[in-house]
Amino acid sequence: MKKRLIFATGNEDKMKEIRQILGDLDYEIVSMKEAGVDVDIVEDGATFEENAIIKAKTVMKETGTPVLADDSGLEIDYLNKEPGILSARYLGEDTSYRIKNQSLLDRLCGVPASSRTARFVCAIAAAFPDGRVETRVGTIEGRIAEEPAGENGFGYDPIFYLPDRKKTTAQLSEEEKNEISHRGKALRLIKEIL
Ligand code: ITT
Repeated sequence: MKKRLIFATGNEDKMKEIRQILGDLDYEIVSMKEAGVDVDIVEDGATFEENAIIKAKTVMKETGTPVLADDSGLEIDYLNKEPGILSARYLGEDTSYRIKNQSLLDRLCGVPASSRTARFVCAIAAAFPDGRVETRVGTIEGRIAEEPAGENGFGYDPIFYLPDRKKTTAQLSEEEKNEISHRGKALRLIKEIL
């Protein structure tokens, strides 16, 4: 029987990508919901890595099984790396991404392409019952588009433009995004220690 590993996220879109990328692991990957875990996680770290560790450790302590967690977000250089670790909370958790994305586009109105640099960052933490904690980080560099494009992905994908591919990450297939994304990179690195 496969060993069980809980992925400490409540974000279904992340979970879909995670299942694809970790599908070939020797573990059964279950979401918090599937594991019946309902804990309050206070994300008060100062960095993506700290927040990923907080999520993974909280759920590991609750369940006693190995846990992975993802903390990720969008850093826009022109906005001093906003929304950064507050990406999910930008303009409020319940605000639609159509509105969040338009707000960021408005704040970059008139800013030339060369100054619209941005990156997605993903920190993955692994917490084990013996107390061991590991983190790995992946990034993908791009630019903030002039207008939203694409229907795939989630969150800020419609405004994250990859000049090499002339597409936003919302215009990539799931497979293409996972091959090059911050999350794909970080998860493939953490796979090496599992
Ligand atoms: P969990 O904490 O339960 O995992 P969350 O959505 O609150 O879910 P984060 O605190 O890590 O997760 O916030 C990450 C936010 O960054 C996410 O909600 C998106 O808005 C954005 N983000 C992260 N990865 C992204 C991606 O691949 N494409 C688009 N937006 C992304």
